[in-house]
Amino acid sequence: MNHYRTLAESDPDIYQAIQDETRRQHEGLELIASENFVSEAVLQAAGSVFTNKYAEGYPGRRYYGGCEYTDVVENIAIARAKELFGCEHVNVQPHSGSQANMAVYLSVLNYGDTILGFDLSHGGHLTHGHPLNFSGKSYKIIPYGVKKDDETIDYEAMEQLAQEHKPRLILCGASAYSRVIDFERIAAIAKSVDALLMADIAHIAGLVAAGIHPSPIPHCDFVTTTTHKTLRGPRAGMIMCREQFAKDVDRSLFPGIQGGPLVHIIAAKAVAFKEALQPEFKTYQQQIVQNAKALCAGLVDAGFRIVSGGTDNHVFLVDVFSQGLFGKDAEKALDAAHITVNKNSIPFDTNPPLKASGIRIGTPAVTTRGMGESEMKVIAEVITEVLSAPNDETVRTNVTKRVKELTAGFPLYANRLSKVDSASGD
Ligand code: DSN
Repeated sequence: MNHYRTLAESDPDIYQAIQDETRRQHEGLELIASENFVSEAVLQAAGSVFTNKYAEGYPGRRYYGGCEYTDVVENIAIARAKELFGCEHVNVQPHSGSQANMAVYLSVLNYGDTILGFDLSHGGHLTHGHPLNFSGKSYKIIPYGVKKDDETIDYEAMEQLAQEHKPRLILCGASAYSRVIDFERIAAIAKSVDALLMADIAHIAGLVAAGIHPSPIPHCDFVTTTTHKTLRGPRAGMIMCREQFAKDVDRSLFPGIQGGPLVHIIAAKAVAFKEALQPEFKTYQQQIVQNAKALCAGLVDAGFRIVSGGTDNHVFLVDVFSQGLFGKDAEKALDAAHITVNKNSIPFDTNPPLKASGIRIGTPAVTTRGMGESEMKVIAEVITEVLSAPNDETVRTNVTKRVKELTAGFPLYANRLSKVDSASGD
């Protein structure tokens, strides 16, 4: 085996799949609310030789030798995360948001304890208590949701449920909720029943870091996040908590549920945090929200019903079933025209999740490409065209062409497309 051959030489199949994916990302409109495009610097760190390193333990207390540079990387990541979010303690080792959440639960809960969590079908997350997830299997889950009339979180009902069930932990945070979350109010509810409070800010972490969404840090015992959504880092997780819980959280993650940390990914997190500390990151986050509002307005003008009537953040849900379409079919039709969204249940959905009445749309990725409100108008138009005639091949072909023209003006990873491949595609 020649260790120094390029990927193209040593594994043409995988090389080609990566080229194809790079081109797909470049040529398509990425509107999945939980996706983003990391910088070249983040990609380089994620693809670095730190992938070779075992480093079980924490800086200065490792179970392996040779960790001097790993410690440099992890300490920098920790310092930058603290500066970014103003938290007392941070653990940058979770491989994912699920593992971050699991580590918090294991650090303070006993199996069977009661959790008050945001219902997945109203915008919550699998790990907040879905019956098929470890969270739903290990704990007694009391779900709270949104009000039927305005589809915003029902804080009064949440308070009543808290009084009635006296949960050990209250969870807030969402994966499909377009309004500001009132962390202060939820903290008052938690305090009134002596519950611990955890916010999972995976979706809005970038907005929080930039000061555009109120921070949960002053109000919560634990704050977890992924690092790859609005925060625009590598695919991974992170836990922040009050100092008093630091030791238990760290122990619960390692050796509790994880072994060796992914040092290359921690390096990439550190790079992303540095980017997020720059002034232009705030401008970027502001633009994400302006773009979401503009795209949402364009779809409202075209006659679509938006869950809760609009958005305050990076995401919104379109009730496509009110126009006779399942979310599943809307997703498929848009995909065929190189517009990527995901089907999503809407609150009080009458359709099963695999069909769903809605689609979820988010603007972090298109905003990273430099698109602004005028491009959002075009995107609203092309989505409307496709969804008005989801099976029409001519519409699909025309929209695909328009999407290619639009994305060509906002190049993405052009340096990573091989010359032959770029020449054939443009
Ligand atoms: N799957 C993520 C999302 O799309 O929101 C949440 O984990």
